[in-house]
Amino acid sequence: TTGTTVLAFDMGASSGRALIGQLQADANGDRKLEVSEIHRFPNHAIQVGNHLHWDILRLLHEMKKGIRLAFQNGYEPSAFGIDTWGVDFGLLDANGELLGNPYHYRDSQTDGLIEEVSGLIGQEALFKQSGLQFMPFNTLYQLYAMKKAASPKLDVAQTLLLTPDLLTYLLTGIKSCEFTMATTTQLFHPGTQSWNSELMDKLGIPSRLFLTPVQPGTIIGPLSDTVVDELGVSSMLAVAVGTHDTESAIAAVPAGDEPFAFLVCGTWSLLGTEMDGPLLSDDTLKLDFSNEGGVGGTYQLLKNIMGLWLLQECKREWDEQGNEIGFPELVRLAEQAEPFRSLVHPDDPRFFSPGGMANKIRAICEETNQPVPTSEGEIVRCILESLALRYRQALEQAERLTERTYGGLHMVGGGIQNRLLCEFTANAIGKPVWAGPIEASAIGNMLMQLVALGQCRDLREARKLVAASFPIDVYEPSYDAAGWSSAYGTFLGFGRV
Ligand code: LFR
Repeated sequence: TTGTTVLAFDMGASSGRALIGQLQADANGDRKLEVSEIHRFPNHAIQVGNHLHWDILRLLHEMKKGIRLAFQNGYEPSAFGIDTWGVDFGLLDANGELLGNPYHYRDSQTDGLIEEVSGLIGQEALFKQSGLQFMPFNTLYQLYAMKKAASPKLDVAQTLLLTPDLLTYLLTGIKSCEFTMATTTQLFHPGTQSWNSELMDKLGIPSRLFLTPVQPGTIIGPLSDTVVDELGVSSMLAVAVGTHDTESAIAAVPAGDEPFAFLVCGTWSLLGTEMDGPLLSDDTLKLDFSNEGGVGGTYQLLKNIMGLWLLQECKREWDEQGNEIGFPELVRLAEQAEPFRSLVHPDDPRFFSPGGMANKIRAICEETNQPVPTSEGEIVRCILESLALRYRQALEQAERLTERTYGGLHMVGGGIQNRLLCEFTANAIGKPVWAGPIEASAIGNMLMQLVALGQCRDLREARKLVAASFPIDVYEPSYDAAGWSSAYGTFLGFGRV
């Protein structure tokens, strides 16, 4: 039996993907989601003068190619959805044209602005009206940076579209704003569930730019006629999915009805737990967790951790030096390196900006009187052990905040292909890790399309579909408990929450 077909675009900081999802039912009526990747393309940050940008038109080009390929391969998707990283945006002028190249969230324009804005508004006040961890890249600081730079773009802009909404607009001509992305801006008020125009006024950010958010699962509208003509395909409906990739990934965690802890593992690592609403307690502020809007009326209490970015950057540097080593080989070298030789706190702010990663790691090891890692294997081992210990710290913090304990950790996303990281994590937390699915963001994206199309009732039913469709790998804690717990002691000594 042939069922519904949907197309998901999942845009990550290092690559983008187009995947087809097909909902199939067997003779007993048991349903499964089958996923196949039809297009994958790199995504590069591009430095132009003083600013770091995304190449948004290249992404649009690759997405069009993805649509064409879908039809050429004989699929007839009824809908498509787009999810991307958080916080970034484009501005449109009164004619609906894009004003300039969107900034990359790692652009240095926001350096020092957390402190400046906290000085103006008050850290606690800012937290209570946004619920977010203080991350330098939040949309709020980006817009404040433009304001401070007297950017003429801000004056002429009519509409702000967050990246997934912008890409949807470029394919449909329809402007929209999806809720989960809106909650990454630090300008959306979790109490009033609306844009915080009072805060915008105080900071000189024009509130006219913001559209009223719609919930994930809302149908936006068809591909524009020009795109349909250009590509020679039949039309399909754009759906506002959980357009923030992290939220789509969490939607695809194959959890049941019990509270659960998750780790979305990609360029970033997002560790937390699903809630019915935001937890705006003093401890949430103290431990610097985020409350991000999720799909199906959920809120996700989570910690943003620097993640595999550390490894990606080292690899990029080594590649550029002509020392090309694939990820599997790097992981193998790490496996052979000496355990617990040196550790860093992955959220040291120095790691945030691109470049010089291996040297930053070495400098921090030296500062903290540890052996300085020299070989690739030593550096990768340091990164992976440090991440696993960071996960333990964040998991314990999440347990403290929610006064719950979790029996294990669901890991999803591309990072779980790194089996050593999954093993280390199970060992560090002393609990099982349930790893899968890998393509969680794309799958979660598809799930909300199925909800929009009436093929799936809700998030609960969607998660059952994931559990029925994709295998998971179980990692039991297995190795050197004493070593891990003493390493954790060292790690906590770094004194960073
Ligand atoms: C992960 C992610 C995180 C967000 C970061 C920057 O891909 O979306 O949730 O904090 O990227 O936008």
